[in-house]
Amino acid sequence: MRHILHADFDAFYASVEQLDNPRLRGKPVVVGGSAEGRGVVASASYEAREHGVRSAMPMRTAQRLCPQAIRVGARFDRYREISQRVMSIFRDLTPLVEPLSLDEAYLDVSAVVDEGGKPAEIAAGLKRRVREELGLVVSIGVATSKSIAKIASDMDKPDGLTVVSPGSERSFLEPLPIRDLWGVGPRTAERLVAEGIEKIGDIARQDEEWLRERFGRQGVQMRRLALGEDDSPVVVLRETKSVSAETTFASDTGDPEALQEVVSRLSQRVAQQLRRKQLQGRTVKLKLRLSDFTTFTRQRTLPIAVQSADELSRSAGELLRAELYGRRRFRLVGVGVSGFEQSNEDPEEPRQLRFSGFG
Ligand code: TTP
Ligand code: MG
Ligand code: MG
Repeated sequence: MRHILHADFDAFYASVEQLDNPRLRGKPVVVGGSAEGRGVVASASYEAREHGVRSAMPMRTAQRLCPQAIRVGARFDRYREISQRVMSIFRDLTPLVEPLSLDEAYLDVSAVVDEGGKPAEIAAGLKRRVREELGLVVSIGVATSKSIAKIASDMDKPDGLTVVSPGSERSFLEPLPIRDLWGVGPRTAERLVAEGIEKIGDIARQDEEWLRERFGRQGVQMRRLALGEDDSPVVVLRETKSVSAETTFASDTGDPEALQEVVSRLSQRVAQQLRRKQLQGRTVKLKLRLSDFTTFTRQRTLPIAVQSADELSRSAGELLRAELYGRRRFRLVGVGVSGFEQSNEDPEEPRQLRFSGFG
């Protein structure tokens, strides 16, 4: 049997703002764009929610419902930083962590339970650690599957801890509104209600064929979930080990300028990917294939990680020039980077030499 946690920060953006600015604590806070600029509420503190303020609501409406609410603009870099820290706290417990967004993740803690841990205690310990180390509160749902853990984490917010013990999945789901079920959006919900189906338990009781006729495969899937059957795994995204790009020529070439030109172009593509993934690497690799299909790579590790296309192109170009001798002609050229360090969030910020995270 599996033991899955779903952890989600309470009022994430708003709580971070209250953490960083003590004057906002205990007050209704909304994070988002201004009412004048037709902004919407990204996150509302629980104090603001008492007045009916919700995420995705126009800021204008929020101000009408709660005129004393304090509006703050979003600071994504800060939220991302907190997110990285909470994920690393999760990974101290288990490597099986699947982030869903900045503020939430699934954790498969089955192995921790096998070693004698109790799911509820594991979750309580995690909440404590997050509170002590980050000063923020996560709500956690504990269940034998992802879909139920996710519903459970939302049950008792803020500061929630809801355990759905093994065997009680179906009775837990039974009274909940269909909208709580995974994959039931507003349109499906409307159609279900038209058929007199309002509770998850109503779906569980339906005949499979009846659901298939009306909702196709989605109907069958809904019924399985409503019965508490969900074996979808916690998926750990593989860490990027290297980023590269290569190209094969229409006709082989030995022309140094043409080759350098291609190396520059490939470097730009790689640099773009590095930026997107917020990576910078210290090992630059050049891949070459000769007309006779002999393929080899040359690489060098630099004292400082590269990220820009220029730096990359220069290093790869040096590797290339060392290979341009005799009458060699090339079919393929590739440029790659590995040996990553975490890059600065802000590409405009001047980079500093980092002494941590080598290798
Ligand atoms: P949520 O976890 O959905 O919301 P929350 O953390 O603010 O509140 P709670 O979990 O206690 O109900 O989303 C996490 C963050 O994502 C949220 O703080 C801001 C952002 N977000 C938006 O920008 N727009 C939205 O419509 C939603 C729902 C969230
Ligand atoms: Mg949240
Ligand atoms: Mg969330």
